[in-house]
Amino acid sequence: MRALVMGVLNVTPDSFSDGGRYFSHDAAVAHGLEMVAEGADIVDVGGESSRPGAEPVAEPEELRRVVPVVEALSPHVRVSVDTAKASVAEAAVGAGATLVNDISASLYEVAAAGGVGWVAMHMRGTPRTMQHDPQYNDVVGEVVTFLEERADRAVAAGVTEVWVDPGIGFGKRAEHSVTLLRHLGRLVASGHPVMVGTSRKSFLGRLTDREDVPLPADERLAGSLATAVWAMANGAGMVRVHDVAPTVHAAMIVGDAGAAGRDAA
Ligand code: HH2
Repeated sequence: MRALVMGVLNVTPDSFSDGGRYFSHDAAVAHGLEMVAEGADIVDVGGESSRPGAEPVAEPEELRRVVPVVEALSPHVRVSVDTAKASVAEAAVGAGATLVNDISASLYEVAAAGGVGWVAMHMRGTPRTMQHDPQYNDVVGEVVTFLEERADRAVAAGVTEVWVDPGIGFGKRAEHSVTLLRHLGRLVASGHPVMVGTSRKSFLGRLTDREDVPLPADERLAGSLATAVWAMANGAGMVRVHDVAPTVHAAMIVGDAGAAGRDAA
């Protein structure tokens, strides 16, 4: 069985790699359906950018961006809502979302009340400040401990589908993100299904810079695929990506390779 592929749908003017491209309702729904045709298992609808330095979006505006798109897509595909606001998560669940993708790792009660799944992501600080010199003594240990504690709270509250996500690039320097990927097995060992989002992120641009100029976001496909494959091969059950078609192919290859290995054993 292959890992699940979550396609990113940013209904925002300012997301770091696709801001403004799917800001109108029609463009957003069309892109969501395009990702479904490409094999996305879940479409993740978000109305507030969480890129470093992003300004918060007011609740009425986030609702206006997200809810109609969730409503239009949920008859066609499983939809998650990418939000840190309880009210937006609740409204999206009412409109058909069955997974709350929560970068604040705090909305498990909304998921419990709605009878839907929940993704707890690790972040240090807020998007506005998170890249101001993040420090860890043991980044892997701190992230795993935090996520296990949040997952336990969610299970106790009655959420039956709990994913944990190390939050690549959220209050992390490039070396922190790489260390988390290298030791993903420690998060997988927590027993909760693991989701990973590396797609087009800036650490990929830094690792592949040319003369100290980071590779731009639209040239990070190879890095996105390499890290998605790494994550899946090391036990991630879901990857969150912008480039759905190539990632689905990669997931099929990784899944098949695993199955072939098992058959041969
Ligand atoms: N990354 C982003 C947003 N949401 N959710 C989870 N669970 N994991 C992630 O790694 C993650 C996430 C950032 O990517 P993107 O949505 O493309 O950008 P922006 O926040 O600028 O809209």
